[in-house]
Amino acid sequence: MSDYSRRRIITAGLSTVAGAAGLAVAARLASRYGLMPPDSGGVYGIGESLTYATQRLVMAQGSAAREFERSRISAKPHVNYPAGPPRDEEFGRLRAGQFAEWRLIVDGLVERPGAHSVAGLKGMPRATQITHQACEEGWSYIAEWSGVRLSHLLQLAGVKPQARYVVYYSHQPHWWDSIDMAEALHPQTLIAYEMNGEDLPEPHGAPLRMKVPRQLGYKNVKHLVRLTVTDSLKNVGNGLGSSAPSVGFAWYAGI
Ligand SMILES: Nc1nc2c(c(=O)[nH]1)N[C@H]1C(S)=C(S)[C@@H](COP(=O)(O)O)O[C@H]1N2
Ligand SMILES: [Mo]
Repeated sequence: MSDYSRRRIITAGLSTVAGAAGLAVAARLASRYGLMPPDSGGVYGIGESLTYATQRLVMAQGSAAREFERSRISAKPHVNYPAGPPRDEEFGRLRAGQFAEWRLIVDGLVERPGAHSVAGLKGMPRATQITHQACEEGWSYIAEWSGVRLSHLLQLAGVKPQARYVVYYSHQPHWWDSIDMAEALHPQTLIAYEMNGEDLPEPHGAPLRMKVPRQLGYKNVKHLVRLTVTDSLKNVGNGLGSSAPSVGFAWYAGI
């Protein structure tokens, strides 16, 4: 069966079943095809999990976050930085050196693990987008982001076939998250080093941050230090794929 017709059948199955019994059937179907999000057993119900399954089946191919004209860039981008800037000595030293010593580690299920400097990333093919960033708290803004596509870095590293997720970590220990390969390989998913034409300002995540414009703000982790490719999230951190579910937010934050 072609990938497309298989997709159509599963999608039809997921959207036509109704009622509680139907939901259970749909959940079983979704799980069988690897479409249950890693936090599905936790704080969120079956409905939330099926949103992810349905999105992945229906949208996996074509969907993109809307891109805007330069004139729509917000004059005052919001900052959401509950813990404030990193205050540790190492960050102080890196900042004092204009982040020349900053490294982004790429490891896990890749043929060629490595570490990239900001200058190294800036030397790679550059992608720019003007997109909307929305926080779960209700505010949002439009900004221009430039960086290197995550798909480019993954291609350089050589992702192994069993890879299913990319986990990413901030220099701030409580901030880490993950996305599935569909999101990781999406052309709008960037490792951003510039915002509105300037080096990423510190409150927005200098010198590098994840930019996933198809998901909510909290997935856009600041001060990025490491990307780990994995086939399972069970043994990573809290096992839920993100620090967000621990404080009540869903792993999948598609918008
Ligand atoms: N390391 C780190 N990443 C983070 C945060 C943070 O405080 N620290 N805040 C998150 C939240 S909740 C949102 S909405 C966005 C906000 O990004 P902004 O301040 O650039 O608008 O970054 C996300 N990434
Ligand atoms: Mo947020």
